[in-house]
Amino acid sequence: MRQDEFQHLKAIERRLLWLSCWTVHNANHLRPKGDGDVKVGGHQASCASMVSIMTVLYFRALRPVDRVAVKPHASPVFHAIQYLMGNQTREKLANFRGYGGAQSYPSRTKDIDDVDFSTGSVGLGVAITAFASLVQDYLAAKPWAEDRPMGRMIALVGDAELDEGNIYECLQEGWKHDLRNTWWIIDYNRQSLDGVVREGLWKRIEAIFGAFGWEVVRLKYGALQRAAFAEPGGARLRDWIDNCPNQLYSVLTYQGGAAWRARLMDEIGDQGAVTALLSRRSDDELAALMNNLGGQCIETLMQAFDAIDHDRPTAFLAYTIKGWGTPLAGHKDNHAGIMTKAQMAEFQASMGVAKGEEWEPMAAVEDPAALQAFLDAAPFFAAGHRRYAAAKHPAPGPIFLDDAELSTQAGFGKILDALARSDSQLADRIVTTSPDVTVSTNLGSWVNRRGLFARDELADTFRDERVPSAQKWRFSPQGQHIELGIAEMNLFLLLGAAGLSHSLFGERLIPIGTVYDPFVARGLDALNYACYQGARFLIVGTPSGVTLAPEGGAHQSIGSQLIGISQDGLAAFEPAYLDELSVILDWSFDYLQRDGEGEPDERTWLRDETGGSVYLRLTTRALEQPARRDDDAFRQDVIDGAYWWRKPGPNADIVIAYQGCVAPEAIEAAGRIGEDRRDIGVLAITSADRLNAGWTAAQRVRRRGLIGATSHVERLMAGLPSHCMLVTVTDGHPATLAWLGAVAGHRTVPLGVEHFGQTGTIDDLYRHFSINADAIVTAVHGLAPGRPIRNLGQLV
Ligand SMILES: Cc1ncc(C[n+]2csc(CCOP(=O)(O)OP(=O)(O)O)c2C)c(N)n1
Ligand SMILES: [Mg+2]
Repeated sequence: MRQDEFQHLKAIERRLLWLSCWTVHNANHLRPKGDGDVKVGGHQASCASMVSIMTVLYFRALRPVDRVAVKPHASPVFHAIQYLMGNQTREKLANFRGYGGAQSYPSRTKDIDDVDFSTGSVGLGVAITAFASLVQDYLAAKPWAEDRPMGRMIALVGDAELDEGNIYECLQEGWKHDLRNTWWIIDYNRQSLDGVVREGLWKRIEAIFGAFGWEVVRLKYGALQRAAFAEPGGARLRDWIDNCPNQLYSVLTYQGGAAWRARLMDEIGDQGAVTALLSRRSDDELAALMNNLGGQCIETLMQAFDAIDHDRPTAFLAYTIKGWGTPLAGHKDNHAGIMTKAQMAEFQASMGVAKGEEWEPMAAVEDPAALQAFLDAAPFFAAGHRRYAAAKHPAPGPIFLDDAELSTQAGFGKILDALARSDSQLADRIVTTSPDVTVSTNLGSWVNRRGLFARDELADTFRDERVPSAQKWRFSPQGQHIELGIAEMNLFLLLGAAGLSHSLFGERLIPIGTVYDPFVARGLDALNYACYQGARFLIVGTPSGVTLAPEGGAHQSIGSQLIGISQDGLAAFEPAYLDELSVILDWSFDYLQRDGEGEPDERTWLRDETGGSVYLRLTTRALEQPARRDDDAFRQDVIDGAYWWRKPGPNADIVIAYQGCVAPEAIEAAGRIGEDRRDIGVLAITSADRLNAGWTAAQRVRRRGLIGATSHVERLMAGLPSHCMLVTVTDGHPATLAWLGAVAGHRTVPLGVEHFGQTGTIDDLYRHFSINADAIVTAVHGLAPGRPIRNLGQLV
């Protein structure tokens, strides 16, 4: 170990400790009520336990190809590192947690300082590193991807964060895919938010990681401790440390040197070697010794990272002290704790930072020029900002199908099959994935043609043994389908990682995932996480709704349309017919790749230039298809979210608006009502999400003075007389379409599903939930003005 490098790292560690604590302190006292010791959320303690690890990582171990997910509450340390490197501004740091300031939790989309993975919802940042590594392997196996050195995907993990189940789902999936180049560095400070973690957790952690083929490196003792253990009496000290309960270690850490001495003398003092070992040290030195755990020791960390000479997944169990180096150290309540003004002043003095120099990058540094030269030479930062761009691959144009009767799910499978047969550039960039529902979501023919991905060839034994099967499951590096186990969190984490491929690795992928629609909810936080990071993917939720009749209530989605509406970064569609689906898929391939900064589109008021991910809600219900429509106006309307299936006349009393596979019910009802009413309209909605988003956006711009702004749905509704009644119907929650009545002030009856489904036929269930033609006609009969409707059918 070079002494000057060690000294520089020590100096950086000190700088990071100061700057991160100051950032948090400063943010705290920025608050309106903050003239006293008001606490608005601390994380000084969580930062302190990470400074040594992050110092050695960022200023020695990392290379520009490496990517790091920093645990959420170590955000100030990350920002401080980037500030030292000139990649973060003083203004943003001083405005940490403030509007437009550095983010409380590292954010790829909001922070300016080259965040690799956003974090915040604990557990997700950890697992995405494994999926990013899988994506890296996928790219490395493809002839079209540029040959680039393999990076390490690294997560800085809180020990309580390890309680999140998605981490274990990911471990199992990683094992199946021969995970490599992944490091998880566990900040084993033995504290969570509420208290101290259970005794002996480390044994379980080591056993679990070991079971999945990970190398586990335990960093328990720092160099000072190891040296003390070698002294006479040292073995007793070591035994005492090993047997000391976490709570007691924390208490003594908090109390400091004198308390350590009293306790140790009491328990292992021997008037001999141990007593002498303790007496040779002042109280401060004794506290430093007891605080010198592996994860707080630069030397130990340097050796540990240097020693890894393989690409096997590795977990470092780094023993640390929450609040290390601060007066908060060890206290069980320190998670949101923050140093008082008095403590901070004392801390500032002890760090040697002069008043007024708090933001000085080189404050209290002995040889600033030498340290600056060291920072300038840090390998990780040599490549500058590592946000890559990748060329777009043109969408090939809608692939239309000729089937007279088919479901949207089957249509989706056929379109993908057609893409698989094509030689389009885009098809080569598609990577599909599914959590054990590949075949039942109609991805089978795509997979048969394009194969499954694995780093090593794996034969299809059924095929080799000539046992007939519709599925050809050959795994190879060329394969384009990544088969996942059932865990839906993994699906969305993989879509998140693959959907960032252009930005992380400079290679564009078009990730497509399929999942049973109700189980979108099972991966919801990971879906939100992927969208929050700006990942680009297509998720197909199929089959959906009570239309999946005989499967029963456990498999029938009710609220997923509302997820589609409310999820930022995700455009949700629910086509009823194949021609709509073809147009939407083609548009999606382009939309996924957009990254413009443009203003909202003045036709729809949607921010389409920025692009995003897409969610398709499909069904297994086969519908008789209308004559194909593919003129420009139709295409535009389908993408904008709705078109008139039957345009209402000027005196329309009734409009039926539907979304999805209840189209035949809406159309039949319109026909029956039309026998007694004139001018009835049928509005075909392909995307309640986009209609709604355009409507609210147009209102916003009007409030800002652009009074002429009109959205697509407002134009559609504009001609309707005010007495016109709206009946909305969908196989999903009625709130999906109920808001349509507010667009131009029309009385609305929203039909949909609000309660768990049943087993039965589609007819049974549509009748049960009142979303069949009879229910629509009845709604009109009871409420709309005019004469009675004769053809009511069977009332429910
Ligand atoms: C999914 C989720 N649940 C809860 C939280 C709130 N939370 C933030 S940090 C934390 C405890 C973290 O403890 P640990 O992982 O040990 O990190 P430390 O603070 O000790 O460094 C909790 C519960 C969160 N951010 N995300
Ligand atoms: Mg902890």
